[in-house]
Amino acid sequence: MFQRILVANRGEIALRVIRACRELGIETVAVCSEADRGAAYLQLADQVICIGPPRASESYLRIDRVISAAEVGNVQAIHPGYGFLSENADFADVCRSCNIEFIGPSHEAMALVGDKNSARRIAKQAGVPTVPGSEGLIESEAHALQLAREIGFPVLIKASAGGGGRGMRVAVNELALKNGLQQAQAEAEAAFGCADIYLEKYVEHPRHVEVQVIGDQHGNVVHLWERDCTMQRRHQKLIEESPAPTLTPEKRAAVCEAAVRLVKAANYSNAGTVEFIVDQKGNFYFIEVNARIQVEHPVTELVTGIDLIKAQIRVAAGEPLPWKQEDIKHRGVAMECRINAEDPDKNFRPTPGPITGFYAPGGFGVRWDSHVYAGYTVSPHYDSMIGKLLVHQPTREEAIACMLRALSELRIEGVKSTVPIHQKILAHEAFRTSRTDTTFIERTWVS
Ligand code: MV4
Repeated sequence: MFQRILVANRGEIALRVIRACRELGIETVAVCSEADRGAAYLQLADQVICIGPPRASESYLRIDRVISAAEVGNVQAIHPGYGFLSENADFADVCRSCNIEFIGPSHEAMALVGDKNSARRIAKQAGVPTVPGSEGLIESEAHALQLAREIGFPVLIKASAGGGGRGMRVAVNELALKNGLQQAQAEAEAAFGCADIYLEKYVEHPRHVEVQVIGDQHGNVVHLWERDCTMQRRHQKLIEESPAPTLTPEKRAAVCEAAVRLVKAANYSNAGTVEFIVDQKGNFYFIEVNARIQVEHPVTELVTGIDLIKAQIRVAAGEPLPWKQEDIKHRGVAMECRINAEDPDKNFRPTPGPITGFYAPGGFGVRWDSHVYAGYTVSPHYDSMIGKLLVHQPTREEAIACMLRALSELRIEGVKSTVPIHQKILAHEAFRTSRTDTTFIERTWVS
């Protein structure tokens, strides 16, 4: 097992990893930018190394500086958290060349699934349902028009290097497709340095279901059931829950098994998430793989009782998975509300600044994962998420009641937060009956 790990991230996920390491008896080296220097969670690390100015591009995203910190800190492994360098295959490769274990998939597996067109090809080979669309990349306008006529409009143009909703464009007819192709290619080239695009039928009013998987370095892979992340706004998730409330037991088993087949086919190890969209009839289609631990991983931890960060560290150290698939039980209902320093009344504008007053909820079935406290200043340089409020209860109805109770206890003074929008969503009939889709927020609250 590792003696020392570098935590190449900040905020709540850095704290989450430091906590897991402490329980495993592993020392931690935290990195921070100049903006994060005073943050209290850094005191829980054994060593702190400042790696640059506030801007992420000059600190948390700098491979050279993170690797230097790892060398200075004399660590055997790096946990990348989510965002920043977590899905950067080059970084994973540099770690390997430096003899530092990257706690995540191999750079080869990461590159395979990180390219959406290649992930789609692997899914098809593994017998995982994909959305009807192009076999591979779009070669020409004529090729795209031909395909669109076959599958029918509307179609979605997707960038192979995109993901998380970036580089997508809907085309409702041939004219829109002709124009969209050029624009999508130019945008993909500018954003990702890769103009590759592919085509899918546009699935309207879908729900978003994702399957948590973990693999070891000996070829074993298990799923840890699914999460429903339909409640999003502009590709930012607001609420996640497990189990997915609209899946039949048959579909649920099928989607989880499909996810395992896919990651096995990609020779993927460590934690990952396989994303699907589910149409109004309950058909599911693979869309992409997230090759990292995700923000919402604690939802799965609550329903399975498995510490995913510890599991990630253990498999990265070469240990075999300690479970067979049938050992992974799912109990009750878990739900997470992401609490952001944003003003829901002002188009979710970020509200950085000092938190002047703070009170965290607690009690039966409540988990609060956060690095903030009274006196903490929310930096304008990073993501506006300040904490994750989770509940675990026997039923969905009880989970909603518990979440509303916990939200009413949560006090954040000095900055506006997304607490009020969560209260509105949880009280909404459509959410309570799970009759929502990924467009619910935008349709229901024009902001
Ligand atoms: C789609 C889709 C409809 N049809 N693909 C958005 C994020 C990226 N992971 C893929 N996304 C979508 N792909 C087809 N063929 C609709 C979305 C989508 C979406 C998916 C999941 C959760 C929220 C979403 C919000 C808007 C669009």
